[in-house]
Amino acid sequence: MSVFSRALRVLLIICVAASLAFIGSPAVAAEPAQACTSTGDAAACDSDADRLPDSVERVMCGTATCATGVEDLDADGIPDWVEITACGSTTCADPNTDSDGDGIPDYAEQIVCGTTTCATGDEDRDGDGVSDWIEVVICGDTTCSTGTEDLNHDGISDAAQLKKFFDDAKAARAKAARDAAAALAHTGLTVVLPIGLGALLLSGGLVLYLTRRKKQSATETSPDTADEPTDTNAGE
Ligand SMILES: [Ca+2]
Ligand SMILES: [Ca+2]
Ligand SMILES: [Ca+2]
Ligand SMILES: [Ca+2]
Repeated sequence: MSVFSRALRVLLIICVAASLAFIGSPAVAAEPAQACTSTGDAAACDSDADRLPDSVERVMCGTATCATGVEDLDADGIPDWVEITACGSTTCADPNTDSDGDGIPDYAEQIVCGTTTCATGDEDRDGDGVSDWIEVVICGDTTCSTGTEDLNHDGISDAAQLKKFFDDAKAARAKAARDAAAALAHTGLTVVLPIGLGALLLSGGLVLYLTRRKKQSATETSPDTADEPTDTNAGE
Protein backbone atom coordinates (compact mmCIF):
# COMPACT_ATOMS: atom_id res chain seq x y z
CA MET A 1 0.00 0.00 0.00
CA SER A 2 1.40 3.40 -0.97
CA VAL A 3 2.04 6.25 1.42
CA PHE A 4 -0.78 8.14 -0.26
CA SER A 5 -3.20 5.26 0.23
CA ARG A 6 -2.27 4.84 3.88
CA ALA A 7 -2.60 8.55 4.58
CA LEU A 8 -5.87 8.77 2.72
CA ARG A 9 -7.34 5.82 4.57
CA VAL A 10 -6.34 7.23 7.92
CA LEU A 11 -8.01 10.50 7.04
CA LEU A 12 -11.06 8.67 5.75
CA ILE A 13 -11.47 6.82 9.01
CA ILE A 14 -11.07 10.05 10.96
CA CYS A 15 -13.66 11.77 8.82
CA VAL A 16 -16.25 9.03 9.02
CA ALA A 17 -15.78 9.04 12.77
CA ALA A 18 -16.32 12.77 12.74
CA SER A 19 -19.59 12.31 10.91
CA LEU A 20 -20.98 10.68 14.04
CA ALA A 21 -20.68 13.97 15.88
CA PHE A 22 -21.74 15.97 12.85
CA ILE A 23 -25.12 14.26 12.61
CA GLY A 24 -26.54 15.84 15.72
CA SER A 25 -25.41 19.40 15.08
CA PRO A 26 -28.06 22.17 15.15
CA ALA A 27 -27.12 23.28 11.64
CA VAL A 28 -28.05 19.87 10.27
CA ALA A 29 -31.29 19.70 12.22
CA ALA A 30 -32.30 23.08 10.75
CA GLU A 31 -33.37 21.48 7.47
CA PRO A 32 -37.14 21.61 7.08
CA ALA A 33 -39.03 18.42 7.75
CA GLN A 34 -40.77 16.75 4.86
CA ALA A 35 -44.21 15.43 5.52
CA CYS A 36 -44.59 11.77 4.86
CA THR A 37 -48.13 11.44 3.66
CA SER A 38 -47.86 8.02 2.15
CA THR A 39 -45.64 5.00 2.19
CA GLY A 40 -44.88 5.63 -1.48
CA ASP A 41 -42.58 8.58 -0.73
CA ALA A 42 -41.02 7.04 2.34
CA ALA A 43 -37.58 6.89 0.76
CA ALA A 44 -37.58 10.65 0.18
CA CYS A 45 -39.19 11.96 3.33
CA ASP A 46 -37.58 12.71 6.66
CA SER A 47 -40.24 13.26 9.29
CA ASP A 48 -37.92 14.50 12.03
CA ALA A 49 -35.61 16.48 9.74
CA ASP A 50 -32.45 14.82 11.00
CA ARG A 51 -31.24 13.97 7.46
CA LEU A 52 -31.93 10.31 8.04
CA PRO A 53 -34.68 9.22 5.64
CA ASP A 54 -37.67 7.62 7.28
CA SER A 55 -37.04 4.45 5.33
CA VAL A 56 -33.53 4.19 6.74
CA GLU A 57 -34.65 4.88 10.30
CA ARG A 58 -37.26 2.16 9.97
CA VAL A 59 -34.56 -0.32 9.00
CA MET A 60 -32.38 0.83 11.87
CA CYS A 61 -34.85 0.78 14.70
CA GLY A 62 -38.39 0.22 13.52
CA THR A 63 -39.97 3.67 13.22
CA ALA A 64 -39.50 6.74 11.03
CA THR A 65 -38.01 8.84 13.81
CA CYS A 66 -36.26 6.50 16.23
CA ALA A 67 -32.63 6.85 15.14
CA THR A 68 -30.21 9.47 16.39
CA GLY A 69 -27.72 9.08 13.53
CA VAL A 70 -24.77 8.28 15.75
CA GLU A 71 -25.49 4.56 15.90
CA ASP A 72 -22.53 2.54 14.67
CA LEU A 73 -23.19 -1.13 15.34
CA ASP A 74 -19.88 -2.40 14.00
CA ALA A 75 -17.86 0.52 15.35
CA ASP A 76 -16.04 1.09 12.07
CA GLY A 77 -16.64 4.82 12.04
CA ILE A 78 -19.37 4.68 9.41
CA PRO A 79 -22.74 5.41 11.00
CA ASP A 80 -25.41 2.74 10.61
CA TRP A 81 -27.62 5.03 8.54
CA VAL A 82 -24.81 5.65 6.04
CA GLU A 83 -24.12 1.92 5.76
CA ILE A 84 -27.80 1.22 5.15
CA THR A 85 -27.94 3.96 2.53
CA ALA A 86 -24.82 2.61 0.82
CA CYS A 87 -25.44 -1.11 0.86
CA GLY A 88 -28.56 -2.03 2.79
CA SER A 89 -27.46 -3.14 6.23
CA THR A 90 -25.81 -1.66 9.31
CA THR A 91 -22.58 -3.61 8.84
CA CYS A 92 -22.05 -3.96 5.09
CA ALA A 93 -19.73 -1.00 4.48
CA ASP A 94 -16.00 -0.96 5.15
CA PRO A 95 -14.02 2.29 5.23
CA ASN A 96 -10.93 0.45 3.96
CA THR A 97 -12.53 -1.23 0.97
CA ASP A 98 -11.74 0.48 -2.31
CA SER A 99 -12.33 -1.96 -5.16
CA ASP A 100 -10.91 0.20 -7.94
CA GLY A 101 -8.11 1.67 -5.86
CA ASP A 102 -8.94 5.25 -6.77
CA GLY A 103 -8.91 6.45 -3.18
CA ILE A 104 -12.69 6.66 -2.88
CA PRO A 105 -14.12 4.00 -0.55
CA ASP A 106 -16.68 1.66 -2.09
CA TYR A 107 -19.46 2.78 0.25
CA ALA A 108 -18.98 6.42 -0.79
CA GLU A 109 -19.07 5.49 -4.48
CA GLN A 110 -22.27 3.56 -3.89
CA ILE A 111 -23.91 6.59 -2.35
CA VAL A 112 -22.56 8.94 -5.02
CA CYS A 113 -23.55 6.94 -8.10
CA GLY A 114 -24.90 3.52 -7.23
CA THR A 115 -21.98 1.12 -7.67
CA THR A 116 -18.65 0.58 -5.96
CA THR A 117 -16.56 1.81 -8.90
CA CYS A 118 -18.62 4.44 -10.73
CA ALA A 119 -17.37 7.68 -9.17
CA THR A 120 -14.75 9.81 -10.90
CA GLY A 121 -14.19 12.06 -7.91
CA ASP A 122 -15.45 15.08 -9.85
CA GLU A 123 -19.14 14.66 -9.02
CA ASP A 124 -20.50 17.72 -7.21
CA ARG A 125 -24.25 17.58 -6.93
CA ASP A 126 -24.72 20.87 -5.11
CA GLY A 127 -22.01 22.71 -7.02
CA ASP A 128 -20.32 23.98 -3.89
CA GLY A 129 -16.84 22.88 -4.95
CA VAL A 130 -16.78 19.93 -2.54
CA SER A 131 -16.91 16.61 -4.35
CA ASP A 132 -19.85 14.36 -3.55
CA TRP A 133 -17.66 11.54 -2.23
CA ILE A 134 -15.88 13.90 0.13
CA GLU A 135 -19.20 15.13 1.47
CA VAL A 136 -20.26 11.52 2.02
CA VAL A 137 -17.08 10.74 3.94
CA ILE A 138 -17.31 13.89 6.04
CA CYS A 139 -20.97 13.75 6.95
CA GLY A 140 -22.85 10.94 5.23
CA ASP A 141 -24.56 12.32 2.12
CA THR A 142 -23.64 14.21 -1.02
CA THR A 143 -24.73 17.68 0.05
CA CYS A 144 -24.19 17.89 3.80
CA SER A 145 -20.70 19.35 4.02
CA THR A 146 -20.00 23.06 4.18
CA GLY A 147 -16.44 22.45 3.06
CA THR A 148 -15.14 24.18 6.18
CA GLU A 149 -15.21 21.29 8.65
CA ASP A 150 -11.81 20.94 10.30
CA LEU A 151 -11.81 17.88 12.50
CA ASN A 152 -8.22 18.06 13.71
CA HIS A 153 -8.20 21.87 14.01
CA ASP A 154 -5.04 22.25 11.98
CA GLY A 155 -6.42 25.13 9.97
CA ILE A 156 -6.87 23.01 6.84
CA SER A 157 -10.40 21.89 6.09
CA ASP A 158 -11.21 18.19 5.97
CA ALA A 159 -12.47 18.67 2.41
CA ALA A 160 -9.18 20.25 1.32
CA GLN A 161 -7.17 17.50 2.98
CA LEU A 162 -9.24 14.74 1.43
CA LYS A 163 -9.01 16.39 -1.99
CA LYS A 164 -5.25 16.80 -1.69
CA PHE A 165 -4.74 13.17 -0.74
CA PHE A 166 -7.02 12.10 -3.58
CA ASP A 167 -5.28 14.35 -6.12
CA ASP A 168 -1.82 13.30 -4.95
CA ALA A 169 -2.80 9.63 -5.18
CA LYS A 170 -4.26 10.23 -8.64
CA ALA A 171 -1.07 11.94 -9.80
CA ALA A 172 1.00 9.10 -8.33
CA ARG A 173 -1.09 6.54 -10.23
CA ALA A 174 -0.72 8.52 -13.45
CA LYS A 175 3.05 8.67 -13.00
CA ALA A 176 3.18 4.96 -12.22
CA ALA A 177 1.20 4.29 -15.40
CA ARG A 178 3.58 6.45 -17.45
CA ASP A 179 6.59 4.72 -15.91
CA ALA A 180 5.06 1.32 -16.62
CA ALA A 181 4.36 2.32 -20.22
CA ALA A 182 7.93 3.57 -20.62
CA ALA A 183 9.28 0.37 -19.11
CA LEU A 184 7.09 -1.67 -21.43
CA ALA A 185 8.28 0.33 -24.44
CA HIS A 186 11.89 -0.24 -23.37
CA THR A 187 11.27 -3.92 -22.84
CA GLY A 188 9.55 -4.11 -26.20
CA LEU A 189 12.55 -2.44 -27.84
CA THR A 190 14.97 -4.86 -26.25
CA VAL A 191 12.86 -7.74 -27.48
CA VAL A 192 12.04 -6.39 -30.91
CA LEU A 193 15.56 -5.21 -31.65
CA PRO A 194 17.20 -8.66 -31.30
CA ILE A 195 14.36 -10.20 -33.23
CA GLY A 196 14.80 -7.61 -35.95
CA LEU A 197 18.53 -8.07 -36.00
CA GLY A 198 18.09 -11.80 -35.98
CA ALA A 199 15.67 -11.55 -38.86
CA LEU A 200 18.09 -9.28 -40.68
CA LEU A 201 20.97 -11.65 -40.11
CA LEU A 202 18.85 -14.61 -41.08
CA SER A 203 17.73 -12.77 -44.17
CA GLY A 204 21.30 -11.79 -45.00
CA GLY A 205 22.46 -15.31 -44.38
CA LEU A 206 19.70 -16.66 -46.54
CA VAL A 207 20.60 -14.27 -49.34
CA LEU A 208 24.24 -15.19 -49.00
CA TYR A 209 23.40 -18.89 -48.98
CA LEU A 210 21.16 -18.55 -52.02
CA THR A 211 23.80 -16.51 -53.80
CA ARG A 212 26.46 -19.10 -53.12
CA ARG A 213 24.15 -21.94 -54.14
CA LYS A 214 23.27 -20.08 -57.29
CA LYS A 215 26.94 -19.57 -58.12
CA GLN A 216 27.67 -23.19 -57.32
CA SER A 217 24.82 -24.31 -59.53
CA ALA A 218 25.99 -22.04 -62.31
CA THR A 219 29.49 -23.40 -61.96
CA GLU A 220 28.28 -26.98 -62.05
CA THR A 221 26.25 -26.32 -65.16
CA SER A 222 28.67 -23.93 -66.85
CA PRO A 223 29.80 -24.88 -70.39
CA ASP A 224 33.39 -25.31 -69.23
CA THR A 225 32.38 -27.66 -66.51
CA ALA A 226 29.80 -29.33 -68.71
CA ASP A 227 32.33 -29.79 -71.48
CA GLU A 228 34.94 -31.29 -69.16
CA PRO A 229 33.57 -34.85 -69.28
CA THR A 230 33.16 -34.57 -73.02
CA ASP A 231 35.72 -36.41 -74.95
CA THR A 232 36.82 -33.91 -77.59
CA ASN A 233 38.69 -36.70 -79.39
CA ALA A 234 35.74 -38.98 -79.64
CA GLY A 235 35.50 -38.48 -83.36
CA GLU A 236 39.16 -39.21 -84.01
CA1 LIG B 1 -35.19 11.18 9.94
CA1 LIG C 1 -20.68 1.24 10.98
CA1 LIG D 1 -13.02 3.52 -5.16
CA1 LIG E 1 -20.62 19.31 -3.21
